[in-house]
Amino acid sequence: MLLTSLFFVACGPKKPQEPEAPKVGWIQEGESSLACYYPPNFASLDTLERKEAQSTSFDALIAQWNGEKGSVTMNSDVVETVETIMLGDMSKVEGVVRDNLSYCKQYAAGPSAKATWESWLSSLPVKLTEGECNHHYSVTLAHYVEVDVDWEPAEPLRICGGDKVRVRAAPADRYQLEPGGPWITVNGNTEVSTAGSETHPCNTDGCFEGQLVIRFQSKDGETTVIPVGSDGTFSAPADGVFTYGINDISPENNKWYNASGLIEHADIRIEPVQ
Ligand SMILES: [Ca+2]
Repeated sequence: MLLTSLFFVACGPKKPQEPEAPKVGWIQEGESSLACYYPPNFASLDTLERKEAQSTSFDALIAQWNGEKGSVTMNSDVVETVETIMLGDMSKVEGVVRDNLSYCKQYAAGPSAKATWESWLSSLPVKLTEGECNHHYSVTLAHYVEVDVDWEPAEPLRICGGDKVRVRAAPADRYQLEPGGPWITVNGNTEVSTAGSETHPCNTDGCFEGQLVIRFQSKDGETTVIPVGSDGTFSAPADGVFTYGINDISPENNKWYNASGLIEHADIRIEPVQ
């Protein structure tokens, strides 16, 4: 029988080679009961079509991993994590859906490939977010300003490039930068600019002696000091950390105003701005 078929094929009329139409959508491979999702060639689509195709592919992936397309069900925690990451940047769907197709086809050819497919999926959260900042500034910090220490908090606050924070501090509480000096507030001594100073931490326009300032340190080691006073905003130019402090070269001799035992002490709030 086999020989006959071969003979027949060998002697059959030669068909011209037609290019096969590209496979797109849910396709069942061979005798497998499992359908695999074939994405379109994303690069050939215009912007709008491409976005739609990403969205359709995304739905297909989630449906398959959640067991809605036959025999496969993936770990729901992993699926949820990957889902969230892709929703944050839908262009990531393109690579995921292509790789998923190859694992799906391997599985369709032999169910023993399930473990490989699963382990690929589990590896995605790390792979898909590699090099990205995942420590956005998201909490509101409420504290007191300490005027006699260098930078606070001791454990610097983490922030991602592009994150914006608003810093507000009580404007009326008074302190001195040295014994006998003038009583000033978090707005600093507005009569003494420190723009261009080589000793003060804050030395750009808008910096005043004794003012409340933010110190930002990028992950590449660049330090920037930004004047904030009683109300200011700060946008992180890169991923990094920040602290706050007083624009003074000698914090150790600074002192809050003591009104008959009642010590003034400014509170500070640092909150994310959407
Ligand atoms: Ca001082």
